[in-house]
Amino acid sequence: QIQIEDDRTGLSIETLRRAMADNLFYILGKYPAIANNKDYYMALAYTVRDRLLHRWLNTYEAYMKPEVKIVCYLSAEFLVGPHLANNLINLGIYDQIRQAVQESGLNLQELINTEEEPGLGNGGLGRLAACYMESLATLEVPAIGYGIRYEFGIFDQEIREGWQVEITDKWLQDGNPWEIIRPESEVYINFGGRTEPYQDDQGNYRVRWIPEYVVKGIAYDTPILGYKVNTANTLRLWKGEACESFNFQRFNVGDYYGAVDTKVYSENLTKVLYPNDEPVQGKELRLQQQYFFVSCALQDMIRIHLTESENLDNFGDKFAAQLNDTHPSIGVAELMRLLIDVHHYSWDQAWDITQKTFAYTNHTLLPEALEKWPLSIFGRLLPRHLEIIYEINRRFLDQVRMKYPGNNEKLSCLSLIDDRGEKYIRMANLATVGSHKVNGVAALHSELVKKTILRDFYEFWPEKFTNVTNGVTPRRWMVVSNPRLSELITSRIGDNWIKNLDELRRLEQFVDDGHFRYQWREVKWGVKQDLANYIEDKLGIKVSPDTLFDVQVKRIHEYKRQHLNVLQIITLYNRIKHNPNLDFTPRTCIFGGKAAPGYYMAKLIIKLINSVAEVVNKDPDVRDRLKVVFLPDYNVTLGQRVYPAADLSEQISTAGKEASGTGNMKFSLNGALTIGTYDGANIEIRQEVGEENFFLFGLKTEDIDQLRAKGYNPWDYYYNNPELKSTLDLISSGFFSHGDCELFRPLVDSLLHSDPFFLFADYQSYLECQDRVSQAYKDQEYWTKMSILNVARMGKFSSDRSIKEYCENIWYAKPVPIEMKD
Ligand code: 26M
Repeated sequence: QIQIEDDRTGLSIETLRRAMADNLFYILGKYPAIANNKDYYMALAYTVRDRLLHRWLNTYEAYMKPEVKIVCYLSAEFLVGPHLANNLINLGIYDQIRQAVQESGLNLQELINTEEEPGLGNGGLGRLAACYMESLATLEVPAIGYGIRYEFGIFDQEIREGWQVEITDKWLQDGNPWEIIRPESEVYINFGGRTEPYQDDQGNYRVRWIPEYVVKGIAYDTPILGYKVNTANTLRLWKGEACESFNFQRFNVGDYYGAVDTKVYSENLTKVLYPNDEPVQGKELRLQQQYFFVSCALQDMIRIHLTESENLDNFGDKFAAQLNDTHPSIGVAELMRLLIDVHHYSWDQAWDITQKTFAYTNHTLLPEALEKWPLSIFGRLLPRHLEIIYEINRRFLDQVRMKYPGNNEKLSCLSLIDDRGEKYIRMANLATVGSHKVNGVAALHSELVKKTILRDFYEFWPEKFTNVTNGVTPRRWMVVSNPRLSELITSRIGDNWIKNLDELRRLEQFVDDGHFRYQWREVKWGVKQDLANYIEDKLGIKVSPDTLFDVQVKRIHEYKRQHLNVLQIITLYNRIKHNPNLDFTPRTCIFGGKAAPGYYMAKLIIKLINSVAEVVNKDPDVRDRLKVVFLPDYNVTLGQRVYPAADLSEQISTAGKEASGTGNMKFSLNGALTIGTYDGANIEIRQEVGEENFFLFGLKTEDIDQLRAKGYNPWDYYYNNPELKSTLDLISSGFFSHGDCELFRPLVDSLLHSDPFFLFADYQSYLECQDRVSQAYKDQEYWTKMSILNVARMGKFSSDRSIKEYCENIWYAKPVPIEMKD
């Protein structure tokens, strides 16, 4: 009997090969003779998509049962990274596909590398959302990610003459095989206009919103697969479109351009991601984006609920909606509006449902990063929401008055409205009041949330506040990005660690096994060689995998202190120059990261890194002992190359400023040791891996507060520390800027005159710590032991653990395994 496999589901090498050829012909319309790697990538992507559709549809159907609770992750950003390799791993078909691709005369890795990543996020916050979506699927927890389908994601970065140049990210131009448009789930979103009271037929007092204009939201779905389970959850991103009905009149009177205007205007809404990692005051389009996607999401959720239920009484049992920072916090007012104005719930019922539904994650303490909207803009765009927020505030402040009679101080701190000058809506306050739980993203951060920005809320509702330390997915950040290390680990402890990261502990028994350590070093060396090849290929800089790879990749920000790292590098350079035969552990210092286009100081830091690189890399006295590399266009794809190749992970933020960090986890999971401050998740990483396996330096949060209180004077450090002084003087002298003494003056002056992030205060401690790193690296056997122990003890930082905590303490959501009925 001959078995014929279905071309769209079969997994034999022959079927896969034929399916790819079919897709190349029937979807891409190409013969093999004229197809390039991009075409083959697309043909392969469709072949993979075919093989996940059953799971996806079965999953969706299973979630329509009333007893199933769905987690809705509301986020303005999802930085998912390339899909192909991850989907192959999670479907468990990597090897079959590799062979099929090979038998078609192609190379799988090359096809994987041609995928253009969706850059729908800035950095940590967006990437966290992506890791959480993956873990939710792996844990079989029903989830929908709701966000914006930006036509242009985070800009591509080029470096010209050392400066960052921003290039539009046209990620959709060759088509996106991973999304499916769902025209049937369109929704309409109102903006502007006015509100009007009226009495309904039963004589009830109601309010209607008469908008100035309406935009249509169209859903685009992308499947998010769990690892070796049948669950395929949905990432549902919304695109703004014109609603046809709107300007037909104009069109009919012959004003074609007038009609197209609204189309252009509506499509502008989701054109471009704001490339900042903190809010720029009062950008109206940004508020429109936020309201747009949140209203789309909530209307979608309501529609889902009403297909299985008569009313919305149990909305808060059907859905848990997580606010990823305050960007979606307008959702609190929007759900109230939908429940009261559209579905005619009473205020009290609506408020119970709203608080039960929402929870809020805070990601930053930086005061300038707290979102607030000028009342003027807000009221013009969302007049009904302004009324609702006033009413939420009135009722909330009544409660506050009961608890603290006569205390106006408390009222003004807790109020949703900042009315100390120009009036603002405080989005963090709205999110906190409208949620049943508020969490920070690492233990220290959650404590600081309670002590600083939300202190009065904590006093008012202590039980609302909790911590969930961030995590990252080991599927993408180990299995996909570091197959060699993953295979070595699996060869010793089996592959259960991929789903249960605590099992990495079992590696501890091999630290004293010399052969294992040798293999561990070989793997690291090989991966470093790959990165070295990439660097030579892209930048023409030769670096050796025998040197210590010292890496700092993350958004460029003063609080992250890339410039402290630069000061250290210049100091090392000075030492070599003064003592050419210095016993020196050779280092390759690698940077990567984007600066917000309007953040001048961050851009100057990039220029400084490149300028120092230029001088150091070509100085014959250095004799290859020190190299500096700035990798352009750092993104998820590049991260997957970089984390596995690092020996040393730089996590050197000013204590109390980095909420958690997640790059710190990706490095350590790949065997890098950390040099870091007592900040964010660094503290917990150190606690897990053991203080003897972590290079800690610098002031703690309290030390910094004390120093600031007693009057911090950077000049003292400058005059009292000769190495620091000569480092700064060298920059000022124009040594790195072809004699131009002005170029870096703003940076040097900022440090000398205020140093808001305490670089000088930590400089000495950092340098001494780096000396300890250099010493430790000389003993390769010892270093390898520390590296193994780091990996073995990092199980806590799986995003699976984070998601279990959210499910348990915040969402009250349970796994729903998916059966295949095909
Ligand atoms: C806001 C308004 C307008 C435009 C942009 C924004 C905005 C975008 C991203 C503000 C903040 C954004 O991200 C902040 C962020 O990435 N925070 C990081 O979150 C990570 C995940 O929790 C933490 O690990 C990092 O420590 C934290 O800096």
